[in-house]
Amino acid sequence: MAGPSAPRLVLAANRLPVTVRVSTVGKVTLAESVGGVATGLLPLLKDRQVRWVGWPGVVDGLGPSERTRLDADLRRRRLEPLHLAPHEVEEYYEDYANGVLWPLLHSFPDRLPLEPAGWPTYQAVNARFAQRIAALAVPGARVWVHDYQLMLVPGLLRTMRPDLRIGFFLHVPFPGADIFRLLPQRDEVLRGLLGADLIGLHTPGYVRNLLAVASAADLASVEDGSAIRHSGRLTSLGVFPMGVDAERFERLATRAGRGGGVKAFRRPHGVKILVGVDRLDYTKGIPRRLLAYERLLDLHPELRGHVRLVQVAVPSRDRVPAYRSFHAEVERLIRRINGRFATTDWVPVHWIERPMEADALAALYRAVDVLLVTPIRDGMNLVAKEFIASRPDEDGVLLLSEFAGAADELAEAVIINPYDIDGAATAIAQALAMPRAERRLRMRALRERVTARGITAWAEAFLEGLDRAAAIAGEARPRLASPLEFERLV
Ligand code: ADQ
Repeated sequence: MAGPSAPRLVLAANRLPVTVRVSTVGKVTLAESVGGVATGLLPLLKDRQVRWVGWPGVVDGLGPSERTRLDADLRRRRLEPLHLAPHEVEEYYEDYANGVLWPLLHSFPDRLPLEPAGWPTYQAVNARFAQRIAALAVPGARVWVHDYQLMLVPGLLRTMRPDLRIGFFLHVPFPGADIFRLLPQRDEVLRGLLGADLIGLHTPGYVRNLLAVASAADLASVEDGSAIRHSGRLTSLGVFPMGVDAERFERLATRAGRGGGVKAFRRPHGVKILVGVDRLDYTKGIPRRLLAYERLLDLHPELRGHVRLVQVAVPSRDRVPAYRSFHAEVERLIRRINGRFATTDWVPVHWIERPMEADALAALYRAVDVLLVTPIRDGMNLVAKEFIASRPDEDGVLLLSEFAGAADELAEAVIINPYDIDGAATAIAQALAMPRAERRLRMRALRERVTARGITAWAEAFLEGLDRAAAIAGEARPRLASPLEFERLV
Protein backbone atom coordinates (compact mmCIF):
# COMPACT_ATOMS: atom_id res chain seq x y z
CA MET A 1 0.00 0.00 0.00
CA ALA A 2 1.04 3.60 -0.47
CA GLY A 3 3.82 4.93 1.80
CA PRO A 4 4.38 8.50 3.09
CA SER A 5 6.22 9.70 -0.05
CA ALA A 6 3.60 8.09 -2.29
CA PRO A 7 2.18 10.16 -5.12
CA ARG A 8 -0.74 12.57 -4.91
CA LEU A 9 -1.11 12.52 -8.68
CA VAL A 10 -0.72 9.40 -10.79
CA LEU A 11 -0.72 9.71 -14.58
CA ALA A 12 -1.37 6.57 -16.60
CA ALA A 13 -0.91 6.13 -20.32
CA ASN A 14 -0.07 3.16 -22.51
CA ARG A 15 3.46 4.53 -23.07
CA LEU A 16 5.86 6.24 -20.71
CA PRO A 17 7.09 9.61 -21.99
CA VAL A 18 10.57 8.20 -22.74
CA THR A 19 11.97 6.08 -25.48
CA VAL A 20 14.18 3.28 -24.24
CA ARG A 21 16.86 2.24 -26.71
CA VAL A 22 18.88 -0.92 -26.32
CA SER A 23 22.02 -0.94 -28.52
CA THR A 24 23.40 -4.07 -30.19
CA VAL A 25 25.91 -4.39 -27.34
CA GLY A 26 23.12 -4.12 -24.76
CA LYS A 27 23.73 -0.49 -23.69
CA VAL A 28 20.53 1.20 -22.54
CA THR A 29 19.78 4.87 -23.21
CA LEU A 30 16.69 6.88 -22.34
CA ALA A 31 15.45 9.77 -24.45
CA GLU A 32 12.58 11.99 -23.39
CA SER A 33 9.69 11.91 -25.88
CA VAL A 34 8.54 15.29 -27.04
CA GLY A 35 5.31 16.18 -28.70
CA GLY A 36 1.69 15.70 -27.81
CA VAL A 37 0.77 14.33 -24.47
CA ALA A 38 4.33 14.01 -23.17
CA THR A 39 5.06 17.72 -23.59
CA GLY A 40 1.88 18.66 -21.76
CA LEU A 41 2.35 16.35 -18.85
CA LEU A 42 6.12 16.39 -18.31
CA PRO A 43 6.05 19.69 -16.37
CA LEU A 44 3.78 17.98 -13.84
CA LEU A 45 6.55 15.43 -13.15
CA LYS A 46 8.71 18.16 -11.60
CA ASP A 47 6.61 17.65 -8.47
CA ARG A 48 8.05 14.88 -6.29
CA GLN A 49 4.61 13.53 -5.58
CA VAL A 50 3.71 12.75 -9.16
CA ARG A 51 4.22 9.40 -10.91
CA TRP A 52 3.59 8.25 -14.49
CA VAL A 53 2.65 4.60 -14.99
CA GLY A 54 3.16 3.16 -18.48
CA TRP A 55 4.88 0.72 -20.80
CA PRO A 56 8.54 1.59 -21.48
CA GLY A 57 8.45 -0.20 -24.86
CA VAL A 58 10.06 -3.43 -26.01
CA VAL A 59 13.11 -4.26 -23.86
CA ASP A 60 13.23 -7.97 -24.62
CA GLY A 61 16.98 -7.89 -25.24
CA LEU A 62 17.72 -7.09 -21.57
CA GLY A 63 18.70 -9.62 -18.91
CA PRO A 64 17.14 -9.52 -15.39
CA SER A 65 19.87 -7.35 -13.80
CA GLU A 66 19.88 -4.85 -16.70
CA ARG A 67 16.12 -4.63 -16.49
CA THR A 68 16.29 -3.96 -12.74
CA ARG A 69 18.80 -1.18 -13.44
CA LEU A 70 16.54 0.28 -16.13
CA ASP A 71 13.53 0.22 -13.80
CA ALA A 72 15.51 2.00 -11.06
CA ASP A 73 16.62 4.61 -13.56
CA LEU A 74 13.04 5.18 -14.69
CA ARG A 75 11.80 5.41 -11.10
CA ARG A 76 14.38 8.12 -10.38
CA ARG A 77 12.57 10.10 -13.10
CA ARG A 78 9.21 9.38 -11.37
CA LEU A 79 8.27 6.96 -14.11
CA GLU A 80 6.72 3.64 -13.07
CA PRO A 81 7.41 0.98 -15.73
CA LEU A 82 4.76 -1.59 -16.49
CA HIS A 83 6.46 -4.17 -18.70
CA LEU A 84 4.34 -6.04 -21.21
CA ALA A 85 5.04 -9.60 -22.34
CA PRO A 86 5.24 -10.09 -26.13
CA HIS A 87 1.81 -11.78 -26.19
CA GLU A 88 0.33 -8.84 -24.27
CA VAL A 89 1.73 -6.36 -26.78
CA GLU A 90 0.22 -8.40 -29.59
CA GLU A 91 -3.21 -9.02 -28.05
CA TYR A 92 -3.90 -5.97 -25.87
CA TYR A 93 -2.14 -3.32 -27.94
CA GLU A 94 -2.20 -4.52 -31.55
CA ASP A 95 -5.28 -6.78 -31.75
CA TYR A 96 -7.76 -5.06 -29.48
CA ALA A 97 -6.67 -1.43 -28.91
CA ASN A 98 -5.38 -0.74 -32.44
CA GLY A 99 -7.23 -3.47 -34.30
CA VAL A 100 -10.73 -3.03 -32.79
CA LEU A 101 -11.08 0.14 -30.70
CA TRP A 102 -9.14 2.48 -33.03
CA PRO A 103 -11.32 1.84 -36.16
CA LEU A 104 -14.51 1.76 -34.10
CA LEU A 105 -13.85 5.04 -32.28
CA HIS A 106 -12.95 6.65 -35.62
CA SER A 107 -16.25 5.37 -37.13
CA PHE A 108 -14.71 2.91 -39.60
CA PRO A 109 -16.66 -0.30 -38.94
CA ASP A 110 -15.45 -1.75 -42.26
CA ARG A 111 -11.91 -1.75 -40.83
CA LEU A 112 -12.98 -4.05 -38.00
CA PRO A 113 -11.43 -7.50 -38.33
CA LEU A 114 -13.84 -10.32 -39.14
CA GLU A 115 -12.65 -12.10 -36.04
CA PRO A 116 -11.82 -9.48 -33.42
CA ALA A 117 -9.20 -10.72 -30.98
CA GLY A 118 -7.45 -9.64 -27.85
CA TRP A 119 -10.30 -8.74 -25.49
CA PRO A 120 -9.28 -11.05 -22.58
CA THR A 121 -5.74 -9.66 -22.69
CA TYR A 122 -7.04 -6.08 -22.97
CA GLN A 123 -8.98 -6.73 -19.75
CA ALA A 124 -5.98 -8.32 -18.07
CA VAL A 125 -3.56 -5.50 -18.98
CA ASN A 126 -6.09 -2.84 -17.90
CA ALA A 127 -6.37 -4.73 -14.59
CA ARG A 128 -2.57 -4.68 -14.22
CA PHE A 129 -2.56 -0.92 -14.75
CA ALA A 130 -5.37 -0.46 -12.19
CA GLN A 131 -3.57 -2.64 -9.63
CA ARG A 132 -0.32 -0.74 -10.06
CA ILE A 133 -2.04 2.64 -9.67
CA ALA A 134 -4.01 1.42 -6.64
CA ALA A 135 -0.79 0.30 -4.98
CA LEU A 136 0.93 3.63 -5.59
CA ALA A 137 -1.59 6.38 -4.88
CA VAL A 138 -2.03 8.03 -1.44
CA PRO A 139 -5.57 8.21 -0.05
CA GLY A 140 -7.64 10.75 -1.97
CA ALA A 141 -4.97 11.14 -4.70
CA ARG A 142 -5.77 12.33 -8.21
CA VAL A 143 -5.40 9.81 -11.02
CA TRP A 144 -5.42 10.85 -14.67
CA VAL A 145 -5.83 7.98 -17.15
CA HIS A 146 -5.18 8.53 -20.86
CA ASP A 147 -6.75 7.17 -23.99
CA TYR A 148 -8.41 4.24 -25.65
CA GLN A 149 -5.85 1.64 -24.57
CA LEU A 150 -6.96 2.05 -20.94
CA MET A 151 -10.72 2.50 -21.08
CA LEU A 152 -11.43 -0.10 -18.37
CA VAL A 153 -9.00 1.36 -15.84
CA PRO A 154 -11.33 3.98 -14.26
CA GLY A 155 -14.01 1.37 -13.45
CA LEU A 156 -11.53 -1.20 -12.13
CA LEU A 157 -9.80 1.42 -10.04
CA ARG A 158 -13.08 2.71 -8.60
CA THR A 159 -13.85 -0.72 -7.10
CA MET A 160 -10.30 -1.09 -5.73
CA ARG A 161 -9.90 2.45 -4.42
CA PRO A 162 -13.19 4.38 -4.08
CA ASP A 163 -11.31 7.20 -2.32
CA LEU A 164 -9.42 8.30 -5.47
CA ARG A 165 -10.32 11.21 -7.73
CA ILE A 166 -10.25 9.57 -11.15
CA GLY A 167 -10.05 11.47 -14.45
CA PHE A 168 -10.00 10.03 -17.97
CA PHE A 169 -9.10 11.79 -21.21
CA LEU A 170 -9.89 10.34 -24.63
CA HIS A 171 -7.48 11.59 -27.32
CA VAL A 172 -9.49 10.14 -30.20
CA PRO A 173 -13.10 10.85 -31.26
CA PHE A 174 -16.07 9.36 -29.43
CA PRO A 175 -18.35 7.99 -32.19
CA GLY A 176 -22.12 8.21 -32.57
CA ALA A 177 -24.33 5.73 -30.69
CA ASP A 178 -25.10 3.78 -33.89
CA ILE A 179 -21.38 3.01 -34.31
CA PHE A 180 -20.51 2.44 -30.66
CA ARG A 181 -23.25 -0.16 -30.30
CA LEU A 182 -21.43 -2.37 -32.84
CA LEU A 183 -18.79 -3.11 -30.22
CA PRO A 184 -19.49 -6.53 -28.67
CA GLN A 185 -17.95 -5.34 -25.40
CA ARG A 186 -19.78 -1.97 -25.40
CA ASP A 187 -21.31 -2.34 -21.91
CA GLU A 188 -18.02 -3.33 -20.30
CA VAL A 189 -16.17 -0.45 -21.99
CA LEU A 190 -18.84 2.08 -21.01
CA ARG A 191 -18.88 0.77 -17.44
CA GLY A 192 -15.08 1.10 -17.38
CA LEU A 193 -15.23 4.74 -18.46
CA LEU A 194 -17.96 5.58 -15.97
CA GLY A 195 -15.69 4.74 -13.06
CA ALA A 196 -14.17 8.20 -13.68
CA ASP A 197 -15.29 11.37 -11.90
CA LEU A 198 -14.48 13.35 -15.03
CA ILE A 199 -14.23 12.25 -18.67
CA GLY A 200 -12.51 14.82 -20.91
CA LEU A 201 -12.97 14.95 -24.69
CA HIS A 202 -11.66 17.28 -27.39
CA THR A 203 -14.98 18.63 -28.75
CA PRO A 204 -18.62 19.24 -27.75
CA GLY A 205 -19.65 16.79 -30.51
CA TYR A 206 -17.77 13.91 -28.85
CA VAL A 207 -19.40 14.82 -25.51
CA ARG A 208 -22.84 14.70 -27.14
CA ASN A 209 -22.03 11.29 -28.63
CA LEU A 210 -20.97 9.87 -25.28
CA LEU A 211 -24.12 11.25 -23.62
CA ALA A 212 -26.23 9.62 -26.37
CA VAL A 213 -24.48 6.27 -25.83
CA ALA A 214 -25.02 6.51 -22.09
CA SER A 215 -28.70 7.35 -22.43
CA ALA A 216 -29.21 4.43 -24.81
CA ALA A 217 -27.58 2.02 -22.34
CA ASP A 218 -29.61 0.52 -19.52
CA LEU A 219 -26.80 0.90 -17.08
CA ALA A 220 -26.66 4.69 -16.87
CA SER A 221 -28.82 7.80 -17.02
CA VAL A 222 -27.94 11.25 -18.30
CA GLU A 223 -28.43 14.28 -16.07
CA ASP A 224 -28.67 17.87 -17.27
CA GLY A 225 -26.81 17.13 -20.51
CA SER A 226 -23.54 17.35 -18.63
CA ALA A 227 -23.15 14.28 -16.46
CA ILE A 228 -23.97 10.58 -16.35
CA ARG A 229 -25.34 8.79 -13.29
CA HIS A 230 -24.18 5.21 -12.87
CA SER A 231 -24.17 3.01 -9.75
CA GLY A 232 -25.23 5.94 -7.58
CA ARG A 233 -22.31 8.15 -8.66
CA LEU A 234 -22.04 11.00 -11.06
CA THR A 235 -19.48 11.15 -13.91
CA SER A 236 -19.03 14.70 -15.26
CA LEU A 237 -18.10 15.32 -18.88
CA GLY A 238 -15.80 18.10 -20.05
CA VAL A 239 -14.65 19.68 -23.32
CA PHE A 240 -10.87 20.10 -23.22
CA PRO A 241 -9.45 20.72 -26.71
CA MET A 242 -5.77 19.86 -26.42
CA GLY A 243 -3.19 22.47 -27.38
CA VAL A 244 0.55 22.47 -28.20
CA ASP A 245 3.70 23.97 -26.72
CA ALA A 246 3.36 27.07 -28.88
CA GLU A 247 6.40 28.88 -27.46
CA ARG A 248 8.68 25.97 -28.28
CA PHE A 249 7.54 25.75 -31.90
CA GLU A 250 7.78 29.51 -32.31
CA ARG A 251 11.33 29.47 -30.90
CA LEU A 252 12.44 26.60 -33.16
CA ALA A 253 10.82 28.13 -36.24
CA THR A 254 12.36 31.54 -35.59
CA ARG A 255 15.79 29.92 -35.30
CA ALA A 256 15.18 27.98 -38.53
CA GLY A 257 14.10 31.22 -40.24
CA ARG A 258 17.46 32.80 -39.38
CA GLY A 259 19.54 29.81 -40.47
CA GLY A 260 19.45 28.04 -43.80
CA GLY A 261 16.79 25.50 -42.71
CA VAL A 262 13.85 27.16 -44.41
CA LYS A 263 15.67 28.03 -47.65
CA ALA A 264 16.64 24.41 -48.12
CA PHE A 265 12.97 23.50 -48.60
CA ARG A 266 12.43 26.34 -51.05
CA ARG A 267 14.67 25.06 -53.81
CA PRO A 268 14.32 25.56 -56.68
CA HIS A 269 13.50 29.18 -56.06
CA GLY A 270 9.87 30.19 -56.66
CA VAL A 271 8.33 26.75 -56.24
CA LYS A 272 5.31 26.82 -53.89
CA ILE A 273 5.32 24.19 -51.21
CA LEU A 274 2.37 22.10 -50.08
CA VAL A 275 3.11 20.01 -47.01
CA GLY A 276 1.51 17.08 -45.20
CA VAL A 277 2.87 15.74 -41.87
CA ASP A 278 1.22 12.66 -40.47
CA ARG A 279 1.55 9.36 -38.75
CA LEU A 280 1.04 6.84 -41.54
CA ASP A 281 -2.51 6.03 -40.48
CA TYR A 282 -5.62 5.38 -42.56
CA THR A 283 -7.53 8.04 -40.58
CA LYS A 284 -5.24 10.83 -41.77
CA GLY A 285 -6.64 11.00 -45.31
CA ILE A 286 -3.36 10.69 -47.23
CA PRO A 287 -4.77 8.80 -50.29
CA ARG A 288 -7.57 11.33 -50.87
CA ARG A 289 -5.09 14.19 -50.34
CA LEU A 290 -2.91 12.69 -53.08
CA LEU A 291 -5.95 12.36 -55.35
CA ALA A 292 -6.85 16.03 -54.74
CA TYR A 293 -3.26 17.01 -55.62
CA GLU A 294 -3.40 14.91 -58.79
CA ARG A 295 -6.71 16.59 -59.69
CA LEU A 296 -5.09 19.99 -59.08
CA LEU A 297 -2.29 19.18 -61.54
CA ASP A 298 -4.85 17.95 -64.06
CA LEU A 299 -7.02 21.05 -63.78
CA HIS A 300 -4.15 23.57 -63.56
CA PRO A 301 -1.36 22.60 -65.99
CA GLU A 302 0.21 26.02 -65.33
CA LEU A 303 1.06 24.82 -61.79
CA ARG A 304 3.15 21.88 -63.03
CA GLY A 305 6.78 22.57 -62.24
CA HIS A 306 5.78 25.42 -59.91
CA VAL A 307 4.36 23.53 -56.95
CA ARG A 308 5.63 20.63 -54.88
CA LEU A 309 3.97 18.37 -52.31
CA VAL A 310 6.26 17.34 -49.45
CA GLN A 311 4.61 14.51 -47.54
CA VAL A 312 6.33 13.51 -44.30
CA ALA A 313 4.95 10.32 -42.81
CA VAL A 314 6.09 8.44 -39.73
CA PRO A 315 5.63 4.69 -40.15
CA SER A 316 3.09 3.45 -37.64
CA ARG A 317 1.58 0.19 -36.36
CA ASP A 318 2.81 -1.82 -39.33
CA ARG A 319 2.10 -5.07 -37.49
CA VAL A 320 -1.66 -4.40 -37.66
CA PRO A 321 -3.01 -5.87 -40.96
CA ALA A 322 -5.21 -2.86 -41.89
CA TYR A 323 -2.08 -0.66 -41.94
CA ARG A 324 -0.07 -2.79 -44.35
CA SER A 325 -2.54 -2.61 -47.25
CA PHE A 326 -3.00 1.10 -46.60
CA HIS A 327 0.76 1.67 -46.88
CA ALA A 328 0.84 -0.11 -50.25
CA GLU A 329 -2.08 2.06 -51.47
CA VAL A 330 -0.26 5.29 -50.59
CA GLU A 331 2.91 4.16 -52.37
CA ARG A 332 0.91 3.18 -55.45
CA LEU A 333 -0.69 6.64 -55.68
CA ILE A 334 2.63 8.44 -55.27
CA ARG A 335 4.21 6.32 -58.00
CA ARG A 336 1.25 7.08 -60.26
CA ILE A 337 1.40 10.86 -59.76
CA ASN A 338 5.17 11.06 -60.11
CA GLY A 339 5.04 8.74 -63.11
CA ARG A 340 2.39 10.88 -64.79
CA PHE A 341 3.82 14.34 -64.20
CA ALA A 342 7.53 14.27 -63.26
CA THR A 343 10.04 15.88 -65.62
CA THR A 344 13.81 15.69 -65.61
CA ASP A 345 14.03 18.70 -63.28
CA TRP A 346 10.79 18.45 -61.26
CA VAL A 347 9.16 15.76 -59.09
CA PRO A 348 5.61 16.55 -57.95
CA VAL A 349 5.53 14.44 -54.73
CA HIS A 350 8.45 14.44 -52.35
CA TRP A 351 7.94 11.49 -49.98
CA ILE A 352 9.79 11.37 -46.64
CA GLU A 353 8.98 8.25 -44.67
CA ARG A 354 10.61 8.69 -41.30
CA PRO A 355 10.24 10.78 -38.14
CA MET A 356 11.68 14.28 -38.36
CA GLU A 357 13.52 16.00 -35.52
CA ALA A 358 11.53 18.85 -33.97
CA ASP A 359 13.84 21.57 -35.34
CA ALA A 360 13.60 20.19 -38.90
CA LEU A 361 9.84 19.92 -38.51
CA ALA A 362 9.61 23.55 -37.36
CA ALA A 363 11.79 24.62 -40.31
CA LEU A 364 9.46 22.76 -42.66
CA TYR A 365 6.36 24.35 -41.08
CA ARG A 366 8.06 27.73 -41.49
CA ALA A 367 8.63 27.11 -45.22
CA VAL A 368 5.07 25.97 -46.01
CA ASP A 369 2.83 27.82 -48.45
CA VAL A 370 -0.17 25.58 -47.80
CA LEU A 371 -0.31 22.94 -45.06
CA LEU A 372 -2.66 20.07 -45.90
CA VAL A 373 -4.31 18.64 -42.79
CA THR A 374 -6.99 16.49 -44.37
CA PRO A 375 -7.88 13.56 -42.09
CA ILE A 376 -11.07 11.68 -42.79
CA ARG A 377 -11.42 11.46 -39.00
CA ASP A 378 -9.13 12.80 -36.25
CA GLY A 379 -9.68 13.39 -32.52
CA MET A 380 -7.95 16.76 -32.62
CA ASN A 381 -4.80 16.96 -34.85
CA LEU A 382 -1.87 18.69 -33.26
CA VAL A 383 0.04 19.15 -36.53
CA ALA A 384 -2.36 21.96 -37.49
CA LYS A 385 -1.66 23.76 -34.21
CA GLU A 386 2.11 23.19 -34.37
CA PHE A 387 2.13 24.77 -37.83
CA ILE A 388 0.24 27.84 -36.60
CA ALA A 389 2.60 28.18 -33.63
CA SER A 390 5.55 28.04 -36.06
CA ARG A 391 4.36 31.05 -38.07
CA PRO A 392 5.24 34.25 -36.19
CA ASP A 393 5.63 35.75 -39.69
CA GLU A 394 1.80 35.45 -39.97
CA ASP A 395 2.07 33.72 -43.31
CA GLY A 396 1.15 30.31 -44.72
CA VAL A 397 -2.33 28.88 -45.27
CA LEU A 398 -3.87 26.03 -43.29
CA LEU A 399 -6.18 23.76 -45.29
CA LEU A 400 -8.12 21.78 -42.69
CA SER A 401 -10.58 18.91 -42.88
CA GLU A 402 -13.93 19.49 -41.25
CA PHE A 403 -13.55 16.01 -39.73
CA ALA A 404 -10.57 16.93 -37.52
CA GLY A 405 -11.51 17.97 -33.98
CA ALA A 406 -9.27 21.02 -34.55
CA ALA A 407 -11.79 22.39 -37.09
CA ASP A 408 -14.10 23.31 -34.19
CA GLU A 409 -11.55 25.82 -32.94
CA LEU A 410 -9.73 26.86 -36.13
CA ALA A 411 -12.50 28.39 -38.22
CA GLU A 412 -10.14 30.81 -40.01
CA ALA A 413 -8.45 27.89 -41.76
CA VAL A 414 -9.65 26.96 -45.26
CA ILE A 415 -12.06 24.21 -44.24
CA ILE A 416 -12.60 21.33 -46.69
CA ASN A 417 -14.47 18.05 -46.96
CA PRO A 418 -11.70 15.50 -47.73
CA TYR A 419 -14.19 13.20 -49.45
CA ASP A 420 -14.87 15.91 -52.05
CA ILE A 421 -11.78 15.54 -54.27
CA ASP A 422 -12.81 18.28 -56.73
CA GLY A 423 -13.68 20.65 -53.89
CA ALA A 424 -10.34 19.95 -52.19
CA ALA A 425 -8.41 20.53 -55.45
CA THR A 426 -10.20 23.86 -55.95
CA ALA A 427 -9.53 24.85 -52.33
CA ILE A 428 -5.80 24.11 -52.76
CA ALA A 429 -5.71 26.28 -55.91
CA GLN A 430 -7.45 29.11 -54.03
CA ALA A 431 -5.12 28.75 -51.06
CA LEU A 432 -2.08 28.96 -53.38
CA ALA A 433 -3.48 32.16 -54.91
CA MET A 434 -4.60 33.77 -51.64
CA PRO A 435 -3.38 37.37 -51.30
CA ARG A 436 -0.86 38.19 -48.58
CA ALA A 437 -3.32 40.43 -46.69
CA GLU A 438 -5.89 37.64 -46.35
CA ARG A 439 -3.22 35.12 -45.34
CA ARG A 440 -2.08 37.49 -42.62
CA LEU A 441 -5.60 38.13 -41.35
CA ARG A 442 -6.43 34.45 -41.07
CA MET A 443 -3.09 33.45 -39.54
CA ARG A 444 -3.23 36.24 -36.97
CA ALA A 445 -6.63 35.06 -35.71
CA LEU A 446 -5.46 31.42 -35.63
CA ARG A 447 -2.30 32.33 -33.73
CA GLU A 448 -4.20 34.20 -31.06
CA ARG A 449 -6.20 31.11 -30.28
CA VAL A 450 -3.35 28.59 -30.42
CA THR A 451 -1.02 30.65 -28.24
CA ALA A 452 -3.76 31.42 -25.68
CA ARG A 453 -4.70 27.74 -25.26
CA GLY A 454 -1.35 26.06 -24.77
CA ILE A 455 -0.65 22.58 -23.57
CA THR A 456 0.26 23.46 -19.97
CA ALA A 457 -2.99 25.38 -19.48
CA TRP A 458 -4.84 22.38 -20.90
CA ALA A 459 -3.36 20.02 -18.30
CA GLU A 460 -4.02 22.45 -15.46
CA ALA A 461 -7.61 23.03 -16.56
CA PHE A 462 -8.29 19.29 -16.71
CA LEU A 463 -6.96 18.71 -13.20
CA GLU A 464 -8.97 21.61 -11.83
CA GLY A 465 -12.04 20.21 -13.58
CA LEU A 466 -11.29 16.83 -12.00
CA ASP A 467 -11.34 18.31 -8.48
CA ARG A 468 -14.68 19.97 -9.18
CA ALA A 469 -16.14 16.82 -10.67
CA ALA A 470 -14.93 14.66 -7.77
CA ALA A 471 -16.46 17.09 -5.27
CA ILE A 472 -19.96 16.54 -6.71
CA ALA A 473 -19.63 12.89 -7.79
CA GLY A 474 -21.30 11.54 -4.66
CA GLU A 475 -24.11 14.11 -4.55
CA ALA A 476 -27.71 13.16 -5.22
CA ARG A 477 -28.28 16.28 -7.36
CA PRO A 478 -25.62 17.65 -9.69
CA ARG A 479 -24.91 21.35 -9.80
CA LEU A 480 -23.50 21.53 -13.30
CA ALA A 481 -25.77 22.90 -15.99
CA SER A 482 -23.43 22.17 -18.94
CA PRO A 483 -20.21 20.27 -19.57
CA LEU A 484 -17.05 21.69 -17.99
CA GLU A 485 -15.08 23.72 -20.47
CA PHE A 486 -11.38 24.39 -20.85
CA GLU A 487 -12.08 28.01 -21.74
CA ARG A 488 -14.02 28.64 -18.58
CA LEU A 489 -11.39 27.00 -16.43
CA VAL A 490 -8.37 29.04 -17.62
P1 ADQ B 1 -1.97 11.31 -33.39
O1 ADQ B 1 -2.93 10.49 -34.16
O2 ADQ B 1 -0.61 10.76 -33.25
O3 ADQ B 1 -2.53 11.67 -31.93
P2 ADQ B 1 -1.53 14.25 -34.00
O4 ADQ B 1 -2.41 14.99 -33.09
O5 ADQ B 1 -1.48 14.85 -35.35
O6 ADQ B 1 -1.95 12.74 -34.20
O7 ADQ B 1 -0.09 14.22 -33.39
C1 ADQ B 1 0.97 13.73 -34.12
C2 ADQ B 1 2.27 14.17 -33.46
O8 ADQ B 1 3.30 13.46 -34.11
C3 ADQ B 1 2.53 15.65 -33.65
O9 ADQ B 1 3.11 16.19 -32.49
C4 ADQ B 1 3.53 15.69 -34.83
O10 ADQ B 1 4.48 16.72 -34.77
C5 ADQ B 1 4.22 14.37 -34.69
N1 ADQ B 1 4.62 13.88 -36.02
C6 ADQ B 1 3.82 13.52 -37.04
N2 ADQ B 1 4.56 13.18 -38.10
C7 ADQ B 1 5.85 13.33 -37.75
C8 ADQ B 1 7.09 13.11 -38.42
N3 ADQ B 1 7.18 12.66 -39.66
N4 ADQ B 1 8.21 13.37 -37.75
C9 ADQ B 1 8.15 13.81 -36.47
N5 ADQ B 1 7.02 14.02 -35.79
C10 ADQ B 1 5.88 13.78 -36.43
C11 ADQ B 1 -3.72 11.35 -31.19
C12 ADQ B 1 -5.04 11.63 -31.90
C13 ADQ B 1 -5.08 13.06 -32.37
C14 ADQ B 1 -4.88 13.99 -31.18
C15 ADQ B 1 -3.66 13.58 -30.37
C16 ADQ B 1 -3.59 14.36 -29.06
O11 ADQ B 1 -5.20 10.74 -33.01
O12 ADQ B 1 -6.32 13.36 -33.01
O13 ADQ B 1 -4.70 15.33 -31.64
O14 ADQ B 1 -3.69 12.21 -30.04
O15 ADQ B 1 -4.76 14.23 -28.30
